[in-house]
Amino acid sequence: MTGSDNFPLETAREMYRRMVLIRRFEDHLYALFLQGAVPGTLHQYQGQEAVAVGVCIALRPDDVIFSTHRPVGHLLARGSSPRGIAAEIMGKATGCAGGKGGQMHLTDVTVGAMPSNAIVGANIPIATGAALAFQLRGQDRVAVSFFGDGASNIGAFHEGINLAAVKNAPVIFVCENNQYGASTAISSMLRITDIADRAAAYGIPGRVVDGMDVLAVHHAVLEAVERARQGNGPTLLECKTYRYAGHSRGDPGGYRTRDEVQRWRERDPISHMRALLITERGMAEEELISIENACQSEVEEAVEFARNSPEPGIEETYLHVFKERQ
Ligand SMILES: Cc1ncc(C[n+]2csc(CCOP(=O)(O)OP(=O)(O)O)c2C)c(N)n1
Ligand SMILES: [Mg+2]
Repeated sequence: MTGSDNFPLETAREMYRRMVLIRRFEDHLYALFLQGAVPGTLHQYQGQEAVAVGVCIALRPDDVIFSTHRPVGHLLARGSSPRGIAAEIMGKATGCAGGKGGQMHLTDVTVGAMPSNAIVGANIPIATGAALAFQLRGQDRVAVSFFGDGASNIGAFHEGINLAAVKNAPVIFVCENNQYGASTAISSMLRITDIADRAAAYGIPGRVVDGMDVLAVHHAVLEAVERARQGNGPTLLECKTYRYAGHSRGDPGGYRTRDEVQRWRERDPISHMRALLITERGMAEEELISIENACQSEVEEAVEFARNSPEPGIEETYLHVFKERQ
């Protein structure tokens, strides 16, 4: 684990809080799913928290992120309201996309979380487009594209990264290599070990990062963001991580061994950060417990809010479908 000595304690504490919030939110949601309170399925983020948080804490409020079919962690890390996310997932009118997007289409432009895209790899060229817009307007904002290891074998990966590279677009490509695309091990779909090596083909920096270490992710992203803001173009970061849950909630995960899951769980990003805050930063156990309890209450309150919220009215059916002629 990267040391946190030279790191403001306030930031380290906030990283811990956001990771715990994501974990508690996802665990609670799973319980609700089992009770039948969640329509559709869930693509959960437990295990990957250090990536979302390490990235989002390095951004400015006017930067933008583009997420995937697994967006809960990204939006919570960006500071979107747990209430709006819970309500969206439960299909309620108070949801962050009015209850019409659901779990895979979380959107909250108020915190720069652009519409999540469930088409694998599709957000890569879109994030490049946003970055080009910033560049054309002379703004020093950056765009982040989150995507999985599976997405790195999709054509849009090549198109989006190559265009960003030749235009020096201010975009950071964050590949969350959680080892699987659905039930397919990425190791069976690549002749190389590191997806980051592909950056060389586009003439941009590519780095492998320990995605279970929030500080390592954060430091790598700070560097990439600095580079992008100064007009020096994109970076590809491959964060090696693991999803504890199945691909989606109906997936029992029979394609991986218990041992493998256990080995990754031993490197849990939240437990590691917790230990580091106590041993290296002298935080009291009671303070950490109080952060954890506050996250739990926030999650339960958000879900209660979602449960008590109305469904979208029938009159909403054709709203936001067609663009009115000006
Ligand atoms: C273009 C496209 N092909 C297939 C799918 C079905 N699908 C949804 S998620 C997924 C796996 C994606 O794996 P990865 O990119 O590694 O992301 P992860 O689920 O591991 O976060 C697949 C095949 C899809 N949504 N879009
Ligand atoms: Mg994957």
